[in-house]
Amino acid sequence: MNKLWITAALVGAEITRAQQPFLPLTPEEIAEEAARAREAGAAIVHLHVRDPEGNPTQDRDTYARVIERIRERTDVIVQVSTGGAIGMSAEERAQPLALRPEMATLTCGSVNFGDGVFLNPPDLIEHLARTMLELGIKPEIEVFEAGMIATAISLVKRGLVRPPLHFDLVMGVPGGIPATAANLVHLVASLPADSTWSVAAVGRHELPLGAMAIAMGGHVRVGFEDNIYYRKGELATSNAQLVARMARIARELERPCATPDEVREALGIRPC
Ligand code: KMH
Ligand code: ZN
Repeated sequence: MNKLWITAALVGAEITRAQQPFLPLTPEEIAEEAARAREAGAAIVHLHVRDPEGNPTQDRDTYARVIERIRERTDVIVQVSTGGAIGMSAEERAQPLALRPEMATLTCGSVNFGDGVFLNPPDLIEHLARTMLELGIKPEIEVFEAGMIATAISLVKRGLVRPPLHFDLVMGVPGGIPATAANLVHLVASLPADSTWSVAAVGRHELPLGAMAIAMGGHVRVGFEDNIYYRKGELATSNAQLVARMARIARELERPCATPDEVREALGIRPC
C-alpha cells in the first residue's frame, strides 16, 4: 500500500498575524503547531522561521532554536526552507543548511511571485544543491513551473543531486503554473519515473488538488504557508485542522498516513 506523506507548511514567509490570527511565530508556538500537525497525520514539516518582530528570517540560530523545540516535542521530519522570503540574499537563504537538517527545499528556477520575483539563478541552485549533497541533506525539489523539472534532471546528470528525486509541485502562485487538474497531470507525467512527489496548491486550490494527488498516488502539502482558510470565508484554526482533513480524505481512499520513520526510510534520509 502506498501510504500518504503529508507535509505541513506551518509558517511561510508571507502570511501575517493580521491575516491569520493562529499563525505560529515564536519557537514555542511553531513547535506546538508541529506536534499538533504530527498528531493529525503529518510526517514532515516545511519550516520557515520569524524574528521577534514576526518578520521572516533565515537566521541560523533562530532555526536552531525552533528545531530544538520541535525535537523536544515530536519525531516529525524537519525540512528547512532555502527559499526564505523574496529579496533575501543567497548567503542569507543558505544559513539553515549549516544545521544539517534532514531535508531542505531546492527551487530549480526563478519565477514571478505575486508582485515580486523569486530569484533562483543557476549558480545559486548549484551552490545549494552541492551544499546539501556534501552535508547529506535530502533535497525536496520545488517546482513552480514545468521547466524546473528539466533543470532538476540536469542536476542529476551533473552529479549534484542523487536520484530518486522527491518533488513538491507548487501550483497556483501568481506568476507560476496555474493550479488546474490538467497542469497537475502534465507535471506528474514530466517527472523521472522513479520520483516521488507532493502537490502544494495555493489558496482555494489546496483542497481539490490535494484530493486529486491522493487519488493519483502522490503526496500532499497543506498549511498556512499555502492556504489560511478552511473553506471560503472561514479561516482555519490551526495547521493541524488542514492536515486532519487531508488525512480523513486519504483514509477513505485507502491511503493511510505514513509515519515520519516510514518516510525517512522511503527517502533514504539519514537518521538525525
Ligand atoms: N517564500 C517563497 C518566496 C521555499 O520555502 O523553499 C519561497 C518559498 C520556497 O517559500
Ligand atoms: Zn516555503
